Amino acid sequence: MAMQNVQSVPAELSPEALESAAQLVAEAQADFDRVMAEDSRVEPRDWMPEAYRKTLLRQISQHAHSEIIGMQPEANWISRAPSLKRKAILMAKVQDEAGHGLYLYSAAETLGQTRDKMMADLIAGKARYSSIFNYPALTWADMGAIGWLVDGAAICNQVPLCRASYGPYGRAMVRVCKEESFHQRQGFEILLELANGTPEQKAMAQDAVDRWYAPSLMMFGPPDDDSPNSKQSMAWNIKRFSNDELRSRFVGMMVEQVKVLGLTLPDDQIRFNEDAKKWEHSPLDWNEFQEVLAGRGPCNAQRLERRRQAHDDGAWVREAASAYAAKQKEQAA
Ligand code: FAQ
Repeated sequence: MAMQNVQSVPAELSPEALESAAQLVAEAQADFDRVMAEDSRVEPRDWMPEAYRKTLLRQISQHAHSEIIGMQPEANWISRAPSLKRKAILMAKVQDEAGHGLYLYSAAETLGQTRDKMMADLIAGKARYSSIFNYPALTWADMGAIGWLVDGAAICNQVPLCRASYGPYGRAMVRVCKEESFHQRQGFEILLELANGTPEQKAMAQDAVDRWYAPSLMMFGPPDDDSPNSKQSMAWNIKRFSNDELRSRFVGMMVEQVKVLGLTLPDDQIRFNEDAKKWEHSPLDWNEFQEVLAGRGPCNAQRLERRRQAHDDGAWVREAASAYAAKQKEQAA
C-alpha cells in the first residue's frame, strides 16, 4: 500500500521514474489525509509528511526530557521524607517518571531519531523540557503540591493525548496517565494530611500550593494567540484541545479539590463564565514563563548540570552494555 512503501525518493531517476515516484507520494499523501479525516492512526512504518514527523519528534522528545528532568525536584526529597513509608512511595513515584521518559524516548526513536542524539541535545541545552521543573522544591509540602498540581496538570494535558494520531505516542500515554493518576492522589494525600495537621504544617501546605499554582498553569503552554504549533497539531489530531482550553479545565478541577483540602488557590478571580462555559482566572506572568524558557528560571542551570553529571556517572553502564552486546554478537557469529 502506498502509505507503507514510499519513504523517500532517490535523487538520480529518469523522468518516467520520477513521475511514478511523484504519483506514489501523492497517493501516500492521500492515504495520510484519509487517516486524518477518519481520525485513525499512523504507525511507524506508514508514510507521513516530513512536517508531521518533525512535529511529533519535537513534542515527544520534549515530553521525554520533561519526565527525566522532572525526577529531580522530588528525588531531592527522597532522603528527607518524614517516614519509611513516605520514602518508599516517593522513590516509586520518581522511578515511574523515569519509566515514562523511557517509553517516550522509545516512541520518539520510531520516528528516526536515536536516543543518544536526543540525550546529547538535552545535555547541550539545545532541547526543551517543561518549564515547571525549573522551580525549586523547598519543603516536604512541595512533594504534595507537585503530585497534586504538577501531576494533575500533566494528566489533564495528557489524557487527550491518549487519542493522538501517532500510535506509539497514544499507546505510551495510556500507561503514563494511569500512573500519573496514582501520583496525583499521593500528592493530594500528602497535602490533606498536612492541612489537617498542626497550624505550622497547614501553613507549609498552603505555602507550597501558593508557589506551585501559577507555574503549573503555565505547563499548558503559552496563551492560544501565542501558540504557533497548536493549530497544525490539532489539525493532525495530535493535540485535541488548545492550551487555554485545557488550562481552563484544570482550574475548574482544582478549584473544587482545594475545598476538600481546606486550603485556597492563590487567585481570587477564578470564576465560571456561564456564557463561554469555561473557567476564568487571573492573568499569568508570561514574562516569567519566557524567562524560564530562555534558560533563566530559578533552577535551569542546576537541573541541566545535574543531568550532565548523571549522564557522566552512567558512562560505565553504557560501556558495559556495549561490550556485552559485542560479545553476544561475536558468539553468535
Ligand atoms: N515548558 O506552540 P506551543 C510531567 C514551548 S510531563 C517549556 O503551544 P505545543 C510529568 C513549546 O515547546 C510535562 N516549553 O507548543 C511529571 C514551543 O517551543 P518549540 C511535560 C514550553 O507543542 C510530573 C513553544 O513553547 N508534558 O509533568 C511549554 O503545541 C511530575 C510554543 O508553544 C508534555 O510535554 C512549557 N510548559 O504545546 C514528571 C506534554 N509550553 O518546540 C515528573 C506533551 C510550551 O516550538 C514529575 N506536550 N512550550 O521551540 C504538549 O502537550 C505540548 O507540547 C505543550 C506545548 C502543551 C507543552
